[in-house]
Amino acid sequence: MSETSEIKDIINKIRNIAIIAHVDHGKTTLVDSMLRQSGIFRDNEVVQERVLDSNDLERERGITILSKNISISYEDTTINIVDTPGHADFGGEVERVLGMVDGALLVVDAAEGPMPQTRFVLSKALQLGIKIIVVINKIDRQGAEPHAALDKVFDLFVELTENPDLLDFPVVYSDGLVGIAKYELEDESEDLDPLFKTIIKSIKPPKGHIDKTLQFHVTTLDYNDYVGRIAIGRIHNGVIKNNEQVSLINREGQVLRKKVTKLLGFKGLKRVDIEEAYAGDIVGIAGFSEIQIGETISSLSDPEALPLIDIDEPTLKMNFSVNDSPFAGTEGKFVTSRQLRKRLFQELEKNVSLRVEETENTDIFRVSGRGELHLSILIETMRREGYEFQVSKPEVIFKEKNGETLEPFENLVVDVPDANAGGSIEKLAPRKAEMIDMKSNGLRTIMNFAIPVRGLIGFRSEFIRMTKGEGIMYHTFKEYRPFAGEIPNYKNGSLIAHEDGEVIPYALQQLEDRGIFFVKPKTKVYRGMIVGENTRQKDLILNVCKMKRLTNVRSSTSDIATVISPPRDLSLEDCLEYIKEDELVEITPQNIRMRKATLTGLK
Ligand SMILES: Nc1nc2c(ncn2[C@@H]2O[C@H](COP(=O)(O)OP(=O)(O)OP(=O)(O)O)[C@@H](O)[C@H]2O)c(=O)[nH]1
Ligand SMILES: [Mg+2]
Repeated sequence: MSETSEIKDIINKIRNIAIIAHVDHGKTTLVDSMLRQSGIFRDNEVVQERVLDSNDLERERGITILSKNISISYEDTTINIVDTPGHADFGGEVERVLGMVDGALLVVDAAEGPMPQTRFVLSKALQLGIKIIVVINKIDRQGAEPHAALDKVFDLFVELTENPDLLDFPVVYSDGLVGIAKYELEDESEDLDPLFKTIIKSIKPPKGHIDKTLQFHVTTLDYNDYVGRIAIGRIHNGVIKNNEQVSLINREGQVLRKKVTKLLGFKGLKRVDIEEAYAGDIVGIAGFSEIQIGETISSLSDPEALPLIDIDEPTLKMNFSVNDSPFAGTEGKFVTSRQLRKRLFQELEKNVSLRVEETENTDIFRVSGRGELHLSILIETMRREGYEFQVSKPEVIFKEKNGETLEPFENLVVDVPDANAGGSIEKLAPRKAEMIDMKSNGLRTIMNFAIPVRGLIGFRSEFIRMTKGEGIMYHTFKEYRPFAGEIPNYKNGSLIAHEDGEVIPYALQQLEDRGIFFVKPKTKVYRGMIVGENTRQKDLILNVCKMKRLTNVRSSTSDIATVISPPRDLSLEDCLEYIKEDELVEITPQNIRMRKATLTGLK
């Protein structure tokens, strides 16, 4: 066999697929089982669950934040798999990832059926003409209705495409947790073979020619200290070799001469150094410190660019600033403006839809992102690394077009017990939500709204409280629309500490009727720190460090007997939702506090 036909044979044995779905429908768990059954792990190897959700925050929150490339072998085929995040803030990433694959597994929870993000990712995949395999997952789950779920998926396809080839999709039923897949529900099965076989049969080997000029398309960025920025993407045509001189065609259309300093292939969960790679394969390339998403690496002699990929614009911005609270510098390892600046700009190496700008004040940086989760994950990551800083209330990014102010709108789906339907509508109306439709099955009501992002801020916690945790809500970016008008502020005022000190149980008990406290006895507070939420709309300064006046006869039990209601425990996201324009969240490795932005002149 000639060298070329040998390479063609290798290419014919490759399948590139993405796994896409609504959040939590079981993508990563399914990939886990695929990995296990492909024999990647040694028999006695102890492998943690959802091994792909590898960073601390992913594990803690049980969600995928970054898409990840792996590669497995099934019989003599190499299957390159990209696991994608399901949360709407990362929808842009999913869309980009779809550009490097030829097929996708659309995973749908058999009990929930298609959800908003299912529609979003499916519409993107269909627009790109990608072959879809529908995987009705979690068939073991209580309340699973695999056939009903499939019917709904079919309706969704019909709504989104007219292409008969795409409508004719193969279906596999699975229990990703145990690792079984079936063609029909009543089949017996012990493994994922039906899924692997369907992938090999229905997804075509990658297109592309090894004898054409090299074209590599950058889809994601990664970074490590040893090799710097790593561009991950697909070789659409040609051959690329390690240490080779190539050209980079950048966003501005300039053709720059560069050298590949490292070529990385994917093998199982690992990245391995390789010497050459061919059209159709997904690889990582280092040696390009300035390379951006959507740019093309091509040959030196005959450079040819692939179409640029658009990157989603940020919709929310907030200020990150040096901590200037009275506790500044006592809890963090990295606290200076220089350290904060360096860390934020370093984040841009791989966090594609993030923007960082300097401001007139060298202690303040403006950071813009795709949504609350996108920004809060950055904050949480930095906090864990030892950074100490403070952030302002997230604000919506407006756009000007033909003299008109536009603002981002989201699709909002609210799924509540019937009894809460009216309440939800009442709460959403002043937030400028426009109802699109409403359906009830006699138990639960599902409603769709278009709502300005501004209107959504702070809604989640209110919603969870109103529905006593029974309500489910999802939102995805819809479009920029004309400014919807002022949204009244219903927020209550804050309860603010009057002096520096430690919270005393007696004081909390005395002040209990003023509102809900966020602090507990012994919490260290400073003047201007937010310790609770007022029952009224104004701020109230009070003394939470006030001791009980001592009497001559001391009762040894009176202090112990002080009964106080438990404080409301706020997560980082809750704090970001809670604060108002004149308030800040103070972030340190040990604590998350809220405060008035200006501590002087409090009345
Ligand atoms: N009963 C049942 N539970 C499952 C199955 N597959 C996944 N799960 C559970 O569903 C939850 C979500 O699973 P993940 O694999 O993290 O879902 P994901 O789609 O990767 O989630 P994101 O990446 O955050 O969008 C986990 O608690 C899994 O244990 C299944 O087949 N049956
Ligand atoms: Mg996942």
